[in-house]
Amino acid sequence: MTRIETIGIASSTVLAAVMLLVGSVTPVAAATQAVIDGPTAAALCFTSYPEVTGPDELSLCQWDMEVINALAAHGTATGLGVKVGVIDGGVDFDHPDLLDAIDEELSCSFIYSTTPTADPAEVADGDCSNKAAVQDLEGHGTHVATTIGGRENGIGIVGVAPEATIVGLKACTIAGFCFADSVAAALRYAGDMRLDVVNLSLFADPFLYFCANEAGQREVLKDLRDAARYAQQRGVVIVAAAGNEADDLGHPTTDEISPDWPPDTAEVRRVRNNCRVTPAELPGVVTVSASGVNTLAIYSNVGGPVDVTAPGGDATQAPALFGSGRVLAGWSSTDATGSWENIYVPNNRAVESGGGRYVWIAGTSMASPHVAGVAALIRELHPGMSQGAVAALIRQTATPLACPEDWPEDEERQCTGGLGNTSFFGKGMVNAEEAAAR
Ligand SMILES: [Ca+2]
Ligand SMILES: [Ca+2]
Repeated sequence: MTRIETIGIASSTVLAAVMLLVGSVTPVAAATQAVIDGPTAAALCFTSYPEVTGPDELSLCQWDMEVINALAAHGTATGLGVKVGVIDGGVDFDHPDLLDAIDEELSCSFIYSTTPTADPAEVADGDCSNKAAVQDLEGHGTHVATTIGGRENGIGIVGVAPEATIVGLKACTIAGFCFADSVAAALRYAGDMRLDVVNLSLFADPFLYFCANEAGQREVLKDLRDAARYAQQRGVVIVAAAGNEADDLGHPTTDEISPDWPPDTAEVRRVRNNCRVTPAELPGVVTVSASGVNTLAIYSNVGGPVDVTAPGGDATQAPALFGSGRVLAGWSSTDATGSWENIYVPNNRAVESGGGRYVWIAGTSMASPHVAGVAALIRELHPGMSQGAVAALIRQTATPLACPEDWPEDEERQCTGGLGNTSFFGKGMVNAEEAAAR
């Protein structure tokens, strides 16, 4: 299930600052119950994130891009000519930061009439000519797409690869479920179309962990693994979120949320290493943990499959700042879930710039597209490079991070490894500038 955000418990532990100095504590005014306009948002961000610069109206809010040195990379690479598939809940074809960014011809919905929780408008049943079905009826997919490829156009934000081509591949329903058959179909299609990169800010439903010792799950796990391998053999770099369960993927213990469909069928079960979160734990997948403004995010999964970390935001690390250290990116103009009106607007997390919607949200879902964007920069500079070599270059050019110095001993997640190779951050913080310098 696509996870927008995990509401973390408050953490009083101040951890070693590894990334960015944030501004002095500046409480945002009490809830306005209104959308925040671009100039107001920029002024609030200037105070909250004083080290952050950039060309577009909301660039001052993009602490995440500062952390990965995205702007510094753009003199060398912008993702021009690179196709990035966003396997998610669709994309907003009308978002001003995605103007001329989306390849409509290649975009496709993999939602079927048999897919539970789908809105009838998203069902395409394998017919890629049904472009209306790809439209984002929520916002998560548009957030991911704009983080990857948001245009440098004066308004809104600037993505990691602001001239990359976005291909919308809908595998998640309006309700946030990304069933395994849809995810596998989208991966195979990405292979058939020889996309350069795909981003999966999701785990495949209905099991968080698919266990190879249980017959039904074993078959689905095999199908997902085969689909990922098929895509990789056709050159697709697969980038995936590590997940928001605060689990150590190297030492899983229990899964309490599966199956998450049908409703009320979840059981608490012990899981061991023959159980896999997909696609995060599939072979060759570039797996991304999430960091806040200071350190690992409170919700982020960790462990051996993690290749690198990237900014996913964490409101517990910067509660007083505008956006609370979450990640600001686009939201869909056709959000039919009410999240815009009922969650983001009343909580000062909704911004409008150039007629487009933007929200502050946090999750490994937000971290992963930063890495997909860096993969796009690499592919532009090295069109013939194999997907495995692109993945290796992402790891090699990451900024090495060490384990946090002051991590709570009673935490389930404990960091292991040395500088540049830890269970929390993998090889370190993804670095667009370094990746574009090779
Ligand atoms: Ca923009
Ligand atoms: Ca991995």
